[in-house]
Amino acid sequence: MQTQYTHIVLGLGATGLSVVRFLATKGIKPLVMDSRRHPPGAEALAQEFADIELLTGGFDCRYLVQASQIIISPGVPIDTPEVRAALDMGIEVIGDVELFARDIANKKPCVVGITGSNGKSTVTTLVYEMLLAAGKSVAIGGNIGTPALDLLPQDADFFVLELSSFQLETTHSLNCIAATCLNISEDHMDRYSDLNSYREAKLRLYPQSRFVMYNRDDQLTYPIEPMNQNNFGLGVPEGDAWGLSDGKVFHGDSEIINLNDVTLIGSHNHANLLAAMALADACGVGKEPMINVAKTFVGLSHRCELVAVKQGVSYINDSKATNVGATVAALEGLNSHLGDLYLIAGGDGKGSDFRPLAEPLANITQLITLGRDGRKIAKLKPGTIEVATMAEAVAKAAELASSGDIVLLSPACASLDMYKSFMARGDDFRQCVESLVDGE
Ligand code: UMA
Ligand code: ADP
Repeated sequence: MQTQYTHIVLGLGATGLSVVRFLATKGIKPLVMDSRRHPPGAEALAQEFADIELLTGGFDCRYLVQASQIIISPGVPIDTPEVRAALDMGIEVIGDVELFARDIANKKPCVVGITGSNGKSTVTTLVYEMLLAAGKSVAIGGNIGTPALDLLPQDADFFVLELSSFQLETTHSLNCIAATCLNISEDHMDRYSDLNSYREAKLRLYPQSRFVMYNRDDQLTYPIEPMNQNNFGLGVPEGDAWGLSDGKVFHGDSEIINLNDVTLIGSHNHANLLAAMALADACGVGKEPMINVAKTFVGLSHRCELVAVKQGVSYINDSKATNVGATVAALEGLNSHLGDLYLIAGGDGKGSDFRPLAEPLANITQLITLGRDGRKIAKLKPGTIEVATMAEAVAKAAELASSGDIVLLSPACASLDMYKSFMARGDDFRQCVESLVDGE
């Protein structure tokens, strides 16, 4: 006879494992299923929980329709037919972040939620650093790496969570102290029917927060219903909003810091800093800790990171630019640079429309493309060089560039057609640059 399971965990990556661990603390033994034959968490599951059953290679409807709760990983689309069938029968389908939210529901709001198409990890880390600098006990996780449920044992005063649209689709009761949607541009169009449904998923965060910070330079981030809100943006702030004036950060009419003292570069990063300060302020962080972080935070690896200067040419790794908006921001951010710009782009385009790249591409010297969708980007600029590997791309760029120029890897695409992750792609770029022989 088939065993009945009340709880089913769909997906056995980092999230699925964290859910199994959490359920174990509640004395619940779930069934785990993954559509992959060899899910990455299989070995860890067997080691940590030898008695948990795992079904791979598909989702078995017979179990799904008998469950009382299905906990779905962000990598599994909610529209998967087997999941739809369970939903149609009224079975609850939630994500790991919702489980996390329910577990901390009786605590005072202490979650800071950060979503958006780009800048999430940078802002999440900035807010984390600012809370730490203010002497708070703080945990950081969500889409940035550590699943939310794995943070619970830290019993922190504050949880700073980066939230993806996938996670927000299945989260309903987060009760954040403050939250933001930094910006909206096309991403994950292989999972959404159009930009609006992607935006709707992101904006699901707002009603789950006591205080909302939106980006006044990006209409798509504006709350649909008025709520307890404030805003940030690159221009002069109105009222008690956050903004820039005369090269200085202002909160209302109070000056916070001169941009000359800020370590992060690029206007997109200045927007990130404003958002982080606004969120930290909503958590009660004072001016001093914010300023200290703004002066010292150099940015995260693989995000417009200078990896080497060779023969006077600067090599910048922006492998985390996995969508068009991020590459546009990088090109605009480096626009004021005086030398020539050589861009390496391409990879898995996730169904994106690359046309917004056409204008910034017109201003660069040479485009070099690679990867599955490289050709689609190549078509936007005459004279593009198409190559098969990162080594060829870097060698070609090095051959053409001269002192004072920039070679930028900013792919506008995910990496999974060629690499395990965007980190592996960035590391490959760095190694190719490092192995350029002098004179190349
Ligand atoms: N998958 C299957 N079948 C399954 C389950 C997953 O084919 O049954 C595939 C998915 O299509 C996906 C991959 O496996 O490509 C990983 O999915 P997962 O849900 O098992 O992923 P986790 O290991 O749990 O990692 C997830 C986030 N991954 C995704 O949303 C795809 C991680 O974000 C996140 O750090 C982690 O939870 C902890 O919260 C990564 C990511 O790429 C960095 N996020 C996207 C982004 O930033 O653009 C949204
Ligand atoms: P996310 O976590 O949303 O992917 P990251 O902070 O990791 O964001 O940055 C991802 C990419 O987006 C990098 O290429 C970075 O240069 C670019 N980026 C960072 N902040 C912004 C922003 N505010 N607007 C547009 N692009 C940005």
